[in-house]
Amino acid sequence: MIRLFVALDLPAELKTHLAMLAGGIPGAKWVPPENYHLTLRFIGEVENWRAQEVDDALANIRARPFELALTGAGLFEKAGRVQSIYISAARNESLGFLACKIETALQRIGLQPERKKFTPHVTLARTDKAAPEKLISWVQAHNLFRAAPLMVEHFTLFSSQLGKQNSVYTPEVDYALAA
Ligand code: 3AM
Repeated sequence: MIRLFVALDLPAELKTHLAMLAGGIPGAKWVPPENYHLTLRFIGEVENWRAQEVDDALANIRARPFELALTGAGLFEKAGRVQSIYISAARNESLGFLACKIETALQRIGLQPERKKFTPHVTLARTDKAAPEKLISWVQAHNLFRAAPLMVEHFTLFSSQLGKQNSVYTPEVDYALAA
């Protein structure tokens, strides 16, 4: 079995820039900068033969490169607790189009549909043990954040090994976007 997700990896300079936003919230578990990514589709645990099918399905996707800007901050909450804080992606039709193509390709090979709305984001911290006021202040303080736009020229299939402290994410395959 292998645990998989599809994501955009981020350039090292952008990871460094985002890492400057981390810190200062007691109880928050900050994601190590090398793990920053923008998830396009979580897949979960699959058999190895299924992983091969996923790879084949992703390799057949055709989409054009596009520019993407990260801007603004947000939080996800569940049952009244803030689960995580993140930096968002600016509204971007090409990104939505790519995520949609990935969803369609994965459903076509029999994966269950993703029910959650696609909210493009880069998680900076898991926060269920932090004080909500601090998290809201962090979001307000970083709402005007804007990183230099990046050119997205590929997307990546990652494997994930869950760890006690942090998960280890390994880029398994890159899929080029071509004009
Ligand atoms: O992109 P982020 O960091 O928000 O939370 C996990 C991480 O999301 C999410 O997949 C990304 C890579 O691990 N994830 C983990 N388990 C999940 C699940 N069961 C999940 N997303 C949906 N359902």
